[in-house]
Amino acid sequence: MLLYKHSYYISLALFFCFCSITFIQCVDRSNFKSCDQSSFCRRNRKYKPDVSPYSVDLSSMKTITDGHLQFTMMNTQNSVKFQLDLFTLEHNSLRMKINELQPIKKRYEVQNVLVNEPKLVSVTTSILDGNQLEGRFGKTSRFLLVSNPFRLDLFTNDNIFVMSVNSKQLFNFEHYRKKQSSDGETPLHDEDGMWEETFKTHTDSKPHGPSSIGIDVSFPNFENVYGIPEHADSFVLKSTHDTDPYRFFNVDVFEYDIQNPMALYGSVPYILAHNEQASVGFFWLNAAEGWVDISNDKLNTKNLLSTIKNFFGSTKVQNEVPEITTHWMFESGIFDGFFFLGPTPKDVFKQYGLITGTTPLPPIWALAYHQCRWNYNDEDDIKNVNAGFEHNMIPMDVLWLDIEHTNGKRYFTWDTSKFPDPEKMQHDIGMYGRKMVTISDPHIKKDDGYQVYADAKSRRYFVQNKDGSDYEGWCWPGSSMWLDYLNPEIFDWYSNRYSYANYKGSTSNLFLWNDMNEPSVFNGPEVTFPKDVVHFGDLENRDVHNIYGMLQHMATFKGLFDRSGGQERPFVLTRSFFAGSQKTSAVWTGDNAAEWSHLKMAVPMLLSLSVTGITFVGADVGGFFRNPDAKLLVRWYQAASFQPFFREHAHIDTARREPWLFGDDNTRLIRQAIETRYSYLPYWYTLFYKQEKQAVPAMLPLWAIFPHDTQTFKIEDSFMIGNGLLVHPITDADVTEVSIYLPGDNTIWYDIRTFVPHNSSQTALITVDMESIPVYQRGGTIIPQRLRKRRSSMLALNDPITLVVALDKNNEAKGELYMDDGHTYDYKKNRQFIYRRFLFKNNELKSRYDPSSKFDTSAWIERIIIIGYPKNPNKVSINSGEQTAIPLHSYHDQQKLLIIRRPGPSVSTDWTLTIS
Ligand code: NBV
Repeated sequence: MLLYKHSYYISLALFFCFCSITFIQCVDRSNFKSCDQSSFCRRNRKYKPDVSPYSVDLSSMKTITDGHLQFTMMNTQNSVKFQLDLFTLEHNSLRMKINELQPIKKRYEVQNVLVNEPKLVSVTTSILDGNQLEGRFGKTSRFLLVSNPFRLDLFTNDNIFVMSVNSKQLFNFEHYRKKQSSDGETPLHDEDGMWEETFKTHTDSKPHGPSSIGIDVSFPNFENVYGIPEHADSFVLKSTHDTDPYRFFNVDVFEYDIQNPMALYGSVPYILAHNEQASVGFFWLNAAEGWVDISNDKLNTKNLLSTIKNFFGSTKVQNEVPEITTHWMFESGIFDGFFFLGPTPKDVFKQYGLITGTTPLPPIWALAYHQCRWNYNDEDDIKNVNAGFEHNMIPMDVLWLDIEHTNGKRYFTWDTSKFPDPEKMQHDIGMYGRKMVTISDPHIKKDDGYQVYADAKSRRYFVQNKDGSDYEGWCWPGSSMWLDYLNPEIFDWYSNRYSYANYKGSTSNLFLWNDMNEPSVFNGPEVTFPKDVVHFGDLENRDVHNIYGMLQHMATFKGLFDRSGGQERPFVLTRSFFAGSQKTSAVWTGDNAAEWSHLKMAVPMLLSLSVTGITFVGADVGGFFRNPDAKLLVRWYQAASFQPFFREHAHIDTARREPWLFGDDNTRLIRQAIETRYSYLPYWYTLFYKQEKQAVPAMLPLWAIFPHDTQTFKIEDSFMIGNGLLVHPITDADVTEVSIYLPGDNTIWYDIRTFVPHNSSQTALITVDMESIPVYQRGGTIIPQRLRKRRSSMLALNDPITLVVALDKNNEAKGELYMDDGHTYDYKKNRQFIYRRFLFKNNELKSRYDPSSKFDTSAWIERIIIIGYPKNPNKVSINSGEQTAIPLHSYHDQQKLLIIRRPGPSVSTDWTLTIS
């Protein structure tokens, strides 16, 4: 056995080595199941009854409370009964749960995801023709529950038909059953992998037999659906007619391929659909392995029930409308679906955010630039890299340490020969206003001399085999075990490892990174846990697989929160994630490669994460595997400087790639990109504050801001940061021109560097050089910036602000600025923040704020740039309370640019600037 494990480990290591030495694309697809190799996927894909055998007994309806209706449902083929619960929720949302009425084993219902029990709103029901129950709730939401065959139709915004469940009759609920037939003697033959399944050398014992659920959810009159991360694929989801379905199964895919529906590190089983009339979403809360087929269909409206025929909003009633059908299959659990009825993109973001939570405002430095590599070797290395940033005058906020900083991959320890004084190191870096991050993986080295292991072992805290012994697998430290975070006691114990007393050498300047938490198990099936390992509560990994990584980063977050007595905002980065991970962690897209195609792919991947609530996201700058050339690296910095999480990172076998190693010219370009990021930090911070409150992601697809502009629906090479900036990163080598679609009706877009205006509703051909990061500020917005150069964000907190006012066609604009101390919870506890609203109208720019917030800052307004101002004014005056000042101004005719220098008011006061 030992020999086997060793040889597996060696061959894996050789595989890794071979790939990195030969620099070839090395994903070994055969390590991961195709749908055909996953028996429940195969069974559900094959399931196509003539008529769905499921029927709902409408006469069984019970009103549990107003807003909660309960029904019995039956599979008429085998008489198995189910309970169907409908919950009408606040903000145009509906939840439907379906579970076995009397399962022989309790089916798992996912915990740790929902923020609160969702709030119910009252529902009015009526039976329409004996076979249909109509429910009306909220202002404009409606559902129709059809009894036989079971079907649920959903309508939004004055009866626009938007979603339909089981209209393709693919609902298939495999009830738990005994392995023996009813006579107790003849074992049932193993129908298509129901009781055992083998993949490569691994056998999944399936002691509880088949338990999958399949369901179809259609989106009538929609042509584009988005979401269901994590896949390295396009933002608009593709038809899976000729491919495997998109898969949810958190795994560590070595050198992942792009443009395919294979599973990656995290899963959010949430899809959104958008058209001119509505944005809607469907979220299935399920943590098991899952697959989603997507097909672009046509819906023949003639065949529709008369009750829904006329509900396609403003579209003429045609015989045929487009339709997207999604077919969802999960291996176990229950059906627990949330339907978000929008109707605007912002409504959908909010509806999903109310259920799964939003990203809490990160410390401001986490939104700045991070420098990482596998590995910074020792304290001197860290010192030198820090000095490199100083010497080259490049701002940087965080230095990272990967696995080699530990004593033999024993997390919470240090390799003391390389890091003899980690506290001093963190303190020294802190002197520059900078932070540090260390990695902490979930595998615990099997070593009795390692206290974390010995303690956990004696407490029986590890995930177990089905025979009750501890599960053991291979990872970086060799033989390892994995903590069972599902047990609340273990969760707390683990989070306590991050206390200063337990994590020796850590200081308040140190934050955390959880990697390999799918979890990655080198010798496990599909490089992860076997499905039949057992967790707390007699749950199989089969039921909970996709939340394992999330539980680790939640516990890490709690550890950091607790160590500061709840004063400081934690920062945690995770590779594995699930729906709701946003509440405690930033996410990065894992091991990408130094390829132009990977740089390009970052945008759709980050957008898919953003729209499904995981909003603090980024991709490794430069590409993790292999070496980027200077051009690729510069372009990557430029792109990432406008993406939420901004970190350079590289594989241990790559050449060093700190920003100053590619010649002066490239150093200058990288510096410029990073400085640009820092200049926009007040804007990023404001967006993240609003995101926490309203759930609108900072990085957005164009259609989220221009929902009626059909040309935006498939765009994935440009994106918005807030509603003010449109970014089109350059993701091809040697380009001198790029085509950029500028959306909107009568909108003006100003180049942020040249201030040149462009009209909307056109594809502009833009000439670019290596300096260019095509970014446009939308006319009608006011964006706060900090233009003074600083080494780190925390040192710039009180620096003066520049307001960039970009006028629209009516010479108006508005914007906001949020500010606080940058790192504590005082903004929540004591309203220690400033939230300013700026409005430019009728030649006046006003700054107003919410008087109940209070935060003292010495920051002041040092410059106001008004872009698109029609003429040189005679006079500019600014009034703040009793004082009126006449600041200097200059006007640049050609660019129509009015610059007001040192207008002077404090950021915390109300003021009015008048131009005459
Ligand atoms: O800890 C080493 C790496 C890390 O640098 C990377 O960011 C992770 O995604 N880790 C994966 C394990 C090794 C990958 C080959």
